Formats: sequence, structure tokens, C-alpha cells
Amino acid sequence: MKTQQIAELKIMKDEITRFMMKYKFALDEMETKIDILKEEFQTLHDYCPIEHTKSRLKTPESILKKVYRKGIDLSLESIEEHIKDIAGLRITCSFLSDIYNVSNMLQNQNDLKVLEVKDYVKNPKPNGYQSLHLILEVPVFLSDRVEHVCVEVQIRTIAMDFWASLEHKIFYKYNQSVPEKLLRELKIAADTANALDHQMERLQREVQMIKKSHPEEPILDELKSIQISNHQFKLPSGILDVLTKD
Ligand code: 0O2
Repeated sequence: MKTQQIAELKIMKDEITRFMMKYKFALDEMETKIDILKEEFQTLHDYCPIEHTKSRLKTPESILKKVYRKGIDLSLESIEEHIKDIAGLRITCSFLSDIYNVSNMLQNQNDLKVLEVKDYVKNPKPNGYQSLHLILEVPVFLSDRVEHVCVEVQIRTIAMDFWASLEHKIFYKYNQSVPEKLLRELKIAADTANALDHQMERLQREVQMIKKSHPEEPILDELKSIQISNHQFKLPSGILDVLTKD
């Protein structure tokens, strides 16, 4: 290989690295946002709407496949403009209502710009796929500039996630031409998952109502200190005296 070709290859590699890195940083920021929400909920509300999260960067190979499938230009500018799920974050919730709670919390963060919302929960795909998709633009602060980077956030329940991961595996196993019988069974499974989600939502509401009508008495000792992550802080007795004075 000629020296000039090697130099050009190196420039190209650096450009692609820089391109992919900004998506990785955008995902890091989103993950921090989710960690903060999780910790806040766990600490203050004794309940967390987020079960778990998984993030992934699309591989260059998979980006290339999408470029050909969509028939777009093979340039970084065109890829950035047309492929919005290079950075993907999947948030799994326990209950249907949590999907919208989490979505609202993210949409209300004013450093995030909502570019698109696709609600496959209210309008499932014909195969039964359900999920709430948000395309968000995240500011990434680099050493010499701010990049506004797209992240696709998929929010779904555990049941929806279970279904989607199995369907995804089947789709790939059959190289995208799944037998009719399996497709029908998958649709039935999606309906069953949906019925389970609604039943769990009803049960959760009942439990909440019971909790509200019979609130737990706090243990006095627990009120004398605060716990934030691994840090425990004792409240000064002076504060407690003032607060408990009637
Ligand atoms: P992967 O491997 O998860 O990344 P797009 O092709 O994204 O420009 P589209 O189809 O309008 O356009 O996007 P949509 O509907 O928002 O879907 C994007 C992603 O949602 C997919 O990414 C999947 O992750 C998920 N998804 C959508 N439909 C289905 C489905 O029927 N079954 C399953 N299991 N997942 C689905 P990728 O790039 O296809 O795949």
C-alpha cells in the first residue's frame, strides 16, 4: 500500500472514530440522566419506575446495511441526517403508566430536544410490536465545540421487552422470512403480553390505593439520619428538636 493511501486511510479512520465517539458520549449522558432518576426515585419514593436500561451503539456494519436499505448517500453527513438510531437506549419499566411517566420526565428536561415520538404502545405495529420511541437530541460538550447528537430511546414494559427480544431472534433465525404459523403465534403472544400489562397495571393501582389508605408509620430512628447512596448523614439533634417541637 502506498504511503499516501495509508495516510488517507488514517484520516478516514479518525473521522469515523470522532463520528462514533459523539454518539457514545450522548449515550453516556443519557445513562447518567437515567441513573439520577433511578436514584432519586429509590431514595425518596421507595419505588422506581425504571427496571433496567440497556444501551448500544450501532456497529459500522449495521449502519452500512441501513445506508443501503434506505438508499441514502454513503457520507457521514448523510448518515447523521438519516439514521437516527446510531445511539440507542432501551428503558424497561414494570408498568404501562411508567412508560409515559418516564417519557414525560425526559421530555421535560430542557437540555434535551424532542425530535420525534412514535407511540407503538397506543398504536402497536401489525405484528404486535409495542414500545414508545423517542428521538432526542442531546448536547455533547467537547473540548472545542458542542455537538447536538441524536439518541433513540425505546421505552417499554418487561412483557413488551420479552416479546420484542424473542421476535427479533426469530426474525434473524429465519432470515426475515418467518413462517406464517409462527407469525400468528407471535401475534397471539403479543396480545397475551398486552393483557398481562393491563392486569398488572390494575393490580398496581389497587396496591397504591391500599398503601394510601393505610400509610406506614415511619420508624423514629430512621428519621434521625439521611442516606444518599453509600453516604449516611446524621441529622444534628438541634434540627430534630426544632422540627419536632409542636
Ligand atoms: P436494532 O437491531 O434493534 O437496531 P428506521 O428503520 O429506524 O429508520 P423505522 O422502522 O420507522 O425506521 O423505525 P422504528 O419503527 O422506530 O424502529 C426502530 C427500532 O425499533 C428497530 O431498530 C428495533 O429496535 C425496534 N423495532 C421496530 N419494530 C420492531 C419489531 O417489529 N420487532 C422488534 N423486535 N423490534 C422492532 P432496528 O434498526 O430495526 O434494529
